[in-house]
Amino acid sequence: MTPAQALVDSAAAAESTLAPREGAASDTAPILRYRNPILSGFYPDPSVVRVGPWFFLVNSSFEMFPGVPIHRSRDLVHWEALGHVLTRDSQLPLAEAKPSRGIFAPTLRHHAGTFYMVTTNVSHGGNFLVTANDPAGPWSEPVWIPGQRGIDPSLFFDDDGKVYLTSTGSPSGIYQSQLDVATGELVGAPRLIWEGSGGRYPEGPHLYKIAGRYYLMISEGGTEYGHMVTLARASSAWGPFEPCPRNPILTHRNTGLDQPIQGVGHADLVEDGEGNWWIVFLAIRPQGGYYWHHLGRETFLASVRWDAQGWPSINEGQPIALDMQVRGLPERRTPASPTRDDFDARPPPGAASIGGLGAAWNFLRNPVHTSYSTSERPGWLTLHGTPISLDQADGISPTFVGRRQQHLDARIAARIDFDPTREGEEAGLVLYRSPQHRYELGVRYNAGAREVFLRQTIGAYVSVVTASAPAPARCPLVLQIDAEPARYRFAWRESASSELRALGAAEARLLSTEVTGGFIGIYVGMYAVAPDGAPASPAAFDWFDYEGRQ
Ligand code: 6LW
Repeated sequence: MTPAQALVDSAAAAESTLAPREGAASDTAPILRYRNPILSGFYPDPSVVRVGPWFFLVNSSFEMFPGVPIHRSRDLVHWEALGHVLTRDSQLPLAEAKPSRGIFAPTLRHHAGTFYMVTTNVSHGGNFLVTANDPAGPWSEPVWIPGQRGIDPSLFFDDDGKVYLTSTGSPSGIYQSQLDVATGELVGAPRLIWEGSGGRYPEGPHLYKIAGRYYLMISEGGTEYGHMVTLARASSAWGPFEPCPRNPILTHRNTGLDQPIQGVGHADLVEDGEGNWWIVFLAIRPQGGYYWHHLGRETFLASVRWDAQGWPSINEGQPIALDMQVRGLPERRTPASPTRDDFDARPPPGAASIGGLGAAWNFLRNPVHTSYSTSERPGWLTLHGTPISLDQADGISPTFVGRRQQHLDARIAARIDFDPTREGEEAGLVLYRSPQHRYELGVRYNAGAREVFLRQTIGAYVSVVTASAPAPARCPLVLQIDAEPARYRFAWRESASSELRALGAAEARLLSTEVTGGFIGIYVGMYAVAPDGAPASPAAFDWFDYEGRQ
């Protein structure tokens, strides 16, 4: 029996016991202390499903490749990266995806042995679903769903075998249709089932059947400081839906700016196999007097208690906190991710990988595979720059590979061996937020010599080298970025020397969502660019350190 099969059998057993248990988790359940967010950094629009003893969670990914990261956990608190759902260009055409377009909110569900992930590629084709028996993949080719427009599609598998597809639509509201998951064909036209409780942008819908009633949970207010989660229920999947008298059931929209968590919304519910219910949702951690956030929308967790009337209260009706303490599942820690990627490791056979890189690494749009190699110079990641730079907002992907900044305080460093020979050739580290909002700490050829430089690009008008220093030729250098909640400090050293030379600092606020707009968070990564005309000087990275502090 395969692990996936074992999962299926235990899931089938669990599905029949969905009745909520009144009141809090049993007093015998262990106290679970955990830190929110449960997934820090750019992990918005979470969707979760339990299959047997395992929880699986996905997030939206926009123009990043691979798409739809998937994690697993045994206690809803400690999550292990399983990889991505969309790992092939055929599943994830992103050439037309401008910044913060591409893949919007996904939903993950499991039914009769099969995992289903449904989402929207707003830059190509709209709504589609993919399936897999093993959540680690491979996932199927897309089944497109041309009949239902809108975003934030969600699936509900009813006891009678019917499958419901719920999403946003126009005019504003939540629309639903019956779906043939094999073909993507709708059974009948989408119907408006609820307009929400009056907030703008009703979105992020999920339909559940709990204790024999259909619950429809959505978000309203838009994914900013006014975000909120609302709920309604009905005796039929088609309604009419009666709103929860306590709507919104979750929001921080009326909290003061001394509340460290803001923009709470876009949620999904899950029962933990012990009769306790939990909610995952997105939120932000504003900085600088709480007026801006740069890590993006992150994934948070809270407990759900059902009252005698069958309506939920989230976190005992208390605001969500960074430090949470609830009765829950026994703690199941996951291995900490190593600080250093020395590009020696080989991805497991069959695992989707670009250039032999691990699952934490993302690319902008569909990567040019030949620009990345961990075999060309074994033990090193070699990047080949092309004329496509990070300025480019769509089309061919630049030579860039990055990972999410997940901590307000972090040390990021890399050892680079790069000898540019032409003006315009450069490579190094980058803090990337969008084509017009990034900081580059790089090595370039300038005025006949090699130099280390710091460039700040802020909006359409500012892209200046704010500092540079001559660098000795033909020796590896170490580039370092120290992230602090409100600023980044940039430095470098000759690899053989320990003397770190400061090159400058820059504000984190200028890479924040409030300045840049958009839906992603900050990526820290490596890049290379080279003008046309001659083969690019290879930029080889010996190792990359990401050491998160807080
Ligand atoms: C997501 C939708 C939303 O699909 O933003 O603001 C979209 N709300 O629910 C991208 O995160």
